[in-house]
Amino acid sequence: MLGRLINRRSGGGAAEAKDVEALRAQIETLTRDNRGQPDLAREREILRLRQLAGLGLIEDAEERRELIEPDYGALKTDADVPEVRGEEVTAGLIRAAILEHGSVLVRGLVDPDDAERLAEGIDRSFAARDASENGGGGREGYYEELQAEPPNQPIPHRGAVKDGGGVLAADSPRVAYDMFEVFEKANLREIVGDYLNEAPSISANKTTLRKADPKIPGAWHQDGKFLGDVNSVNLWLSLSHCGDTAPGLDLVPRRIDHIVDAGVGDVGFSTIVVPHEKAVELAGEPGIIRPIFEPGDAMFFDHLFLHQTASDPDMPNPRFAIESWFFGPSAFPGDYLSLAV
Ligand SMILES: O=C(O)CCC(=O)C(=O)O
Ligand SMILES: [Fe+2]
Repeated sequence: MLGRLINRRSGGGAAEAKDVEALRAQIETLTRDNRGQPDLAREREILRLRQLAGLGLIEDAEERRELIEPDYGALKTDADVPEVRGEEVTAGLIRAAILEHGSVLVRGLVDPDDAERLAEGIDRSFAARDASENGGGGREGYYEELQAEPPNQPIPHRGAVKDGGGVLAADSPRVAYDMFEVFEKANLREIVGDYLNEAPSISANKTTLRKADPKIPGAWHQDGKFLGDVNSVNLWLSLSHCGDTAPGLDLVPRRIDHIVDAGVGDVGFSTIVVPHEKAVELAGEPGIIRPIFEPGDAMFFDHLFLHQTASDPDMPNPRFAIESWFFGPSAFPGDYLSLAV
């Protein structure tokens, strides 16, 4: 993997030197200024700097890191889906929960007011994308497709993201800014950095603002099927009440340590989707779990976890969430664009 990354990254002639520490200092200064006086041009620039720092992190990465050792002692529950409070979360606990149960549910990781503000931003981003597709002006800064900084390649396949009920966070500089602020408040750079054992980045291709429509059915999958062999942890952050009156997440509450054979088709989406009967079989005794989430509740899981959007056309409301995949730069998905956290 590393050789492939080095080849890919070194060929393009970087536009700017990528001194990660200097870029981070610039990001911090601009972010401090922005807190007092929010400004769209500054938020766009912060996102651009995150992209440069993301490139720098990959360029600087050496051999693949080992993930943190699990802290089984911190896991004081044997529930099928362990639940902890936001203030209890540590990297070792997340690792223990993932190895024992596949995931961990964190109540109140994020302040509900922050979660609800992010949900409003997502609604605006969807409206702005619709407006821009219909030739009208959107709300400025809520939908602007990310410009790739060389040697990054432009992001392909936005159609699939839209069809799946999403907008890429990196295509909304306003919401992306707010999202990174909320991550900072929840201390995620440190927690996820400890988990991955290196400074984390998220992928612009994969981190998605979601507005799930109850009429669009879920599909069982493991994200590793298309991410490959990576060092990952996903933060799935609920931004509205869901699981009963709005689509939540269906979970197979156990550790699966390999990619499950989907057993159907040989091309396209059918190679990714795991049949429902297979998910039921793998869930075993506890069965499939559909938790109820409040705004600010979250799940951590990795690319081997089997899950689907839990939707039912009878649910009256849409659901807002952010799916944010963090990766260790030493084992980053091959052709994805990295944004430093
Ligand atoms: O938000 C959803 O319903 C899907 C989330 C998902 O598949 C993920 O976070 O990997
Ligand atoms: Fe997923």
